[in-house]
Amino acid sequence: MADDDKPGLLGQIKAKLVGSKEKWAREGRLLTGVAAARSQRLPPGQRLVKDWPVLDLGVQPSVPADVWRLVVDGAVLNPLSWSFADFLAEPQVDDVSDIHCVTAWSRYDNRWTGVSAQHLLALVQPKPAVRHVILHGYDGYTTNVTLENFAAPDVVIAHAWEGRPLTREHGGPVRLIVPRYYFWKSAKWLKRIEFRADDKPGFWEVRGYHNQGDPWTEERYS
Ligand SMILES: Nc1nc2c(c(=O)[nH]1)N[C@H]1C(S)=C(S)[C@@H](COP(=O)(O)O)O[C@H]1N2
Ligand SMILES: [Mo]
Repeated sequence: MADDDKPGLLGQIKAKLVGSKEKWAREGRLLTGVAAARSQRLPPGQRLVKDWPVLDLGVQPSVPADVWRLVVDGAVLNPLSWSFADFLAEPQVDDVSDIHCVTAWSRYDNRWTGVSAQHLLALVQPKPAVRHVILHGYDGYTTNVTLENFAAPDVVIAHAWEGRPLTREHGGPVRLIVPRYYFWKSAKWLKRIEFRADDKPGFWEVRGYHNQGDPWTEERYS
């Protein structure tokens, strides 16, 4: 649909939403200026919530599990394309981690089930020049992480939360979870994982968000 080209109602809402977040980034909103030790569980400027807020670009793509595919490509020896059944046939892990959103909410103890990034790396084998990983969503969203951060043991390509299938609003059927960084790095409705030698800042990274996004040093904005 051309809701990005013509200023339809949805386009206007999206522009307003994106514009206000860009303004926050310019003004450095929510910054406390105090870095915290990693041993402090709640990062600076964050408040704990018990619910789970939904954040998106105003679009929640409908991707039924039987049409979902994940393409993993770029500078790898063994590119792959998985159906949902292929994905479930890979070794599954459970990992419990905390969520830290740049809009200042954190949520503790989320149990994710899926395929570990480390297992994926062993399968596709990035070429020696690879330094960056770009995540692409079915909504057109993109975000970037370094290969080193993608390779952390708690990074999961997840299809379930607390033992239940991921709902559409939270990125189902499959999303990425990168617990160590702000939640905007955790791409929902995951469509493609691209391995590259050079970096490619994503949707929020080109709109004033920090390129890395470490909550403990408040890498909120660039
Ligand atoms: N594909 C896609 N992934 C995305 C986003 C998005 O708009 N599209 N928003 C990001 C942001 S800013 C956050 S905070 C989290 C929100 O995830 P949640 O809605 O499950 O809380 O998803 C991230 N991943
Ligand atoms: Mo976010």
